[in-house]
Amino acid sequence: MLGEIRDYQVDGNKVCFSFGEREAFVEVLREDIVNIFVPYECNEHRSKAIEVRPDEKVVFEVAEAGDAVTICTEKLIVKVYNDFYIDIYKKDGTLLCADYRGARRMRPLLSEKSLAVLKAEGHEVSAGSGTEYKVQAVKVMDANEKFYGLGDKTGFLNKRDYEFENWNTDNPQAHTEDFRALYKSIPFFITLKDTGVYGIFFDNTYHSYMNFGKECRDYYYFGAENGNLDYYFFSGEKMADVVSGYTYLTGTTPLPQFWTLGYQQSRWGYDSAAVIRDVAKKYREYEIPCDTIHLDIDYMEGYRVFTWNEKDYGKPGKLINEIKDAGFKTVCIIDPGVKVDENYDVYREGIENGYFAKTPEGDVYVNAVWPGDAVYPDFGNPKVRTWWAGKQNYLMDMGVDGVWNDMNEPASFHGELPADVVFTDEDLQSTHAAMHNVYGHNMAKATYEGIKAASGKRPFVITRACYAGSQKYTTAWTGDNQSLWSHLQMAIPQLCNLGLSGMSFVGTDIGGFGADCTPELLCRWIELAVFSPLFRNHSSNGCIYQEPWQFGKEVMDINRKFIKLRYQLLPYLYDLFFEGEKTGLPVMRPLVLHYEKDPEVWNLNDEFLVGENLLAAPVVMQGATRRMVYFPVGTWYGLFDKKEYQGGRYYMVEAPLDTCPIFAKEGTILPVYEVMQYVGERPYDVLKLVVYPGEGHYVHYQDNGTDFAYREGYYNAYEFESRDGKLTIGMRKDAYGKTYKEIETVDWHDAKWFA
Ligand code: MIG
Repeated sequence: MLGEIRDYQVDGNKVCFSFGEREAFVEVLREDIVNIFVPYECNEHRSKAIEVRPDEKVVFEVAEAGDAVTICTEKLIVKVYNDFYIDIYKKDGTLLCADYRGARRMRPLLSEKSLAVLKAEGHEVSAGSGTEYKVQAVKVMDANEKFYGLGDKTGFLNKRDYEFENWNTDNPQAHTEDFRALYKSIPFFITLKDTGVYGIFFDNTYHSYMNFGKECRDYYYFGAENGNLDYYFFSGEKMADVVSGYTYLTGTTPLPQFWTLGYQQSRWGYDSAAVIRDVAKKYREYEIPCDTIHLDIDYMEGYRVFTWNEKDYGKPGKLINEIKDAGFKTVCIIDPGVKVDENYDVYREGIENGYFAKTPEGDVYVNAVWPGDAVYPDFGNPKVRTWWAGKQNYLMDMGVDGVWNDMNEPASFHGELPADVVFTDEDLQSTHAAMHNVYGHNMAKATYEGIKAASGKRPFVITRACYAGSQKYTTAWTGDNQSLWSHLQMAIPQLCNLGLSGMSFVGTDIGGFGADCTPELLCRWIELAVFSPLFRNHSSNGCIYQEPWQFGKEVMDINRKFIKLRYQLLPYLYDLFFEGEKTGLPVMRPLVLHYEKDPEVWNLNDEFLVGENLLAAPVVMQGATRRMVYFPVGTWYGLFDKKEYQGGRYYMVEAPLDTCPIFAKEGTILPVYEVMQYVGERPYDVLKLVVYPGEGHYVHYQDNGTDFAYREGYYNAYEFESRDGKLTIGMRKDAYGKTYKEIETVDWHDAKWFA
């Protein structure tokens, strides 16, 4: 409790409140974004997510009204009361978000008897009744308030009635909806209620907790073990505005290299050059398009990062160049743990320069990962990041095209790193407790900078762990899922929520990582994953092989069919990234993002949108060959069945094993390319446009697909309009230097465009 407001002052965009013992701040960052800040730990934000804090003067008025101080912007009214209670209203007076005034209602304590019974059966329990966090905010929750976002959390789209923790965690069990934490910490959520929509980003890197009504139906809360109470409030007319507001602060997903949108193959346990060659050969032989092969930890010398196992993989660079000739790009895995080995240069350099995390006593902290005893680069130190960035040259010089960062929660085989292990936070000494959740973020950032400097291209980084804002540097996959139908089902809400949390370039391991994939599951997974930006089949050592050809001809044909569809749709996905870098909107979207007024989509977990124009309703139930599909308002057209569907209702749609129900919205102008075995096999000279009925407008981008020239304006922007089946083609921008030889229109009934 901060007590009474003694005084307040306006300083630029900040309103500083004095509560005697302590100061607290409301800062207006934009007319629809405010920051609430109580500096319990330090006076600076020290945000890892927000690197450029907007500082343009925003117009707002401060006044005293009754027992509140009101801050009025063009769009919001923020009322600040004693004890720093805050209520936020829309400009029209509608209450959006109010602090809860009562005490939290903890669960009743467990009786001695219950405790004893539970302990006798081996359960780990304490009498505990919930925790009041050192830093926390409790907000009034409406009866039908829904919650979205929160990064990679398990379960369904709407997070209401569940509780979560933000503490990057590598848990090898099958991920289920009662997990509180996974690999990523993105403490950003969006709440949707009858009166409006808003988002909150709790920018605190310590172990944090969020409870969306599980403790009590009258409020939700977020809290953390330490740090500052530092959160951002985003309002908007629609949910999309909230996502854009969040990415305005934390950054948008940048345009990737074109080939990174192609199909990728990986497996832990491809343990020699011969195996990799064989995989590459089979893709070309079976004419299944594929752009990228991943090398998992097997390629390293004794799991030493930035080394190459010559015995099994031949001379460095040889294999990579060989498969490059066949059009394959190579991505190599890099873990953070550095093997303790006096004869290993990466270890020695790190030790000589003090680049590894230390114990409070000042010794280098040792735990264990794949290479055995290992030490942890202190990525919060800018010097360590520069060093690590330079290390990427080792891979780049060999011809590697992208880097995959794993185990960066950080994972450790000998128990979790103690909270007091000494890490660096930029210019300050810090702790594991504070830096844990940004360890993966900082590692990916260093990797990004290194690849960028070495190649001048848009870096392709894949990470398992990350924090809010990591989208600026890296793509992400959802870690060790399993070949389970429930994990196929979870892929939709999980990827959609990652997208709402700023991470647009994401995907799951197609076919599932752990457990044994089945022929049917692999088919259904590829059908869903066609639209997930990161399009990679990956599996664990020891599990059944799950490359497209492993289950016979039918399964291979279905895989090929959908991988080819992906290659045809590449321009559509690329356009979405081009737009997304400006708007912050993701590629894969839950329907609620665009149809939030429609109650039918609030909990719709088995359909999603790709951009605004395509609706995908994959089959995610074992054995099903038809399914119910809900269509939001408007008229929709089946890509395959060529049927017309009216919005606002459900249809039963046929979906035999080789079909995924996909629909285009009226007015869609869908850009497609011819299928190639890999990006760059031939130039993309012809653009086809599949034109659907209705009035449409579409902007298509074309550029070199590799470097940053587009940021200087070197790209083409074509503008297409369609009306009554007639298409007009314009060019808004013509600066790439090349144009298509041909732009062909295709009637939507025509099956020909689809391979
Ligand atoms: O402890 O590198 O999530 O994708 O194949 C396992 C081996 C370590 C975990 C990753 C997975 C990868 C595996 N890694």
